[in-house]
Amino acid sequence: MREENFLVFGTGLSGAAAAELLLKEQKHVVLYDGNEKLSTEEFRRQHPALSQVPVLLGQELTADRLTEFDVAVLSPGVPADLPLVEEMRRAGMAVWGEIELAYRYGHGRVLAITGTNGKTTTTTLLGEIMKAAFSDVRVVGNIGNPYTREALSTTEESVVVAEISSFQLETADRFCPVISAILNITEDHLDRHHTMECYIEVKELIARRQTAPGLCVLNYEDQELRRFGQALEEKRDGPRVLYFSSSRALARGVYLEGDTIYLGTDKGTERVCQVQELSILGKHNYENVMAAVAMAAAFGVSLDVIRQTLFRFQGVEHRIEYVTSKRGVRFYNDSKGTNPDAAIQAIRAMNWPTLLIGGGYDKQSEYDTWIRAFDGKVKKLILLGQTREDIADTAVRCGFSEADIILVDSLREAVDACYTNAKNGDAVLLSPACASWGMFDNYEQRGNLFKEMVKELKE
Ligand code: UMA
Repeated sequence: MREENFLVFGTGLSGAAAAELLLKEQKHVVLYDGNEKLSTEEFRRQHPALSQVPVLLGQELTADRLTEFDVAVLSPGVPADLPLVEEMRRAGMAVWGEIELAYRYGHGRVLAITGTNGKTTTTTLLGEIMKAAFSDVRVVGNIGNPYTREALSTTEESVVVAEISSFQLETADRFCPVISAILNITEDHLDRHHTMECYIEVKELIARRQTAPGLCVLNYEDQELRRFGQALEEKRDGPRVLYFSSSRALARGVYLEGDTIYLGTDKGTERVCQVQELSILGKHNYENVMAAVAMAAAFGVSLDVIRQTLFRFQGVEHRIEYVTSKRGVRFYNDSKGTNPDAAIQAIRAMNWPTLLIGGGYDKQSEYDTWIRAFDGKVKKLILLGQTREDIADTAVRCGFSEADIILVDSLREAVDACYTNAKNGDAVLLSPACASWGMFDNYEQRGNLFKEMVKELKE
């Protein structure tokens, strides 16, 4: 099939990086974005390398133009079942995701991590371990550095550590990591994937192309993943499977027993570290550490190198991140808590009476389990965004006092309401259980604004 004329769908981070890759490869590129309010001038100002690339917005892309293109490259935010994408397929276009494009043009060995929560922490940690062991390591993907930005400069010696979201897996076809990991699967993004079954199927695509000696690392304590592991083991030519567990000893795999993390291999069991030696807190983080250890050890990195990196690792920004203390009130930024499960982990990590800021973009999540995980710790619930009424109703239904719910219209109001109501010894936690979209560009912007507002509060 001809692969000369490309339509890059989306002008965000991934779209811009994909278009630059294609230009360097001397392909014909047109950019398209469904948002007709975007400013083409502003886009060109931000991406001078793309100044000659035509940009079509909204209705400017008409159906009869689709036959001009061989391939559509979808940004992760573009659903693969969008009617326009269906039309592209009918017009004979191949549909690739941005990850697929990068993989086809890139080199080196890829280690890829997916899962509902913990992806960014695990990817960052694994990236650090790999950098301690190899000279050319790229950390790419959903973490914020598009894979297409790095792909062309990779060589056979490169090690690519990729955070891969379910959005990106929908359109990954040849993509085949040497080692993959699925950390956990809990409810998220049902607005995009429609049902939990579809969401699980999409996550499992990370291992679809893998064969032995390739390896898939899975969480033994996640029933879906254990079932998936068995299916992989039964598959002819399927990848090898290695588990990690926070609840039981494994003859082969990485596990937590008491306060100690162990690595079990065919050669015997070795102690990796005590959790007290780590800077990151909470069982979910120990699981992230175990997944990274399993992947690195399977890739051949020595336990000494792994340990040195584990002891240095300080966690990632926007994930249960301590900001500062004012008047004896501790402030934590967990803007990356973009779904109920992630937010549960954050509230569990709080050891103080907490004023919790939640709410945001509606991904049609259910909030009951999150509210029940408050466990008497939340003294005020401050809600904003599209989901604020829905969360408030659920909280009251779950027995949370209506008098302790404050609805606000902005993050500024939320921070002020917390500070007014907080006492010495309390914690204020931004952990919205919702995406930031609609009020902010992304969770980083939401987290950074929160930190700035907190730092400006008068003592
Ligand atoms: N757009 C359309 N039509 C659509 C959807 C989007 O035209 O139906 C256009 C928008 O108008 C916008 C552009 O596409 O101009 C944005 O594309 P995008 O949403 O794919 O965003 P990018 O800037 O390319 O960022 C993407 C990831 N975003 C999403 O998956 C929503 C980033 O993940 C990722 O860091 C980046 O690629 C680099 O690989 C962010 C994210 O929120 C962090 N991910 C979700 C999550 O972690 O929960 C999956």
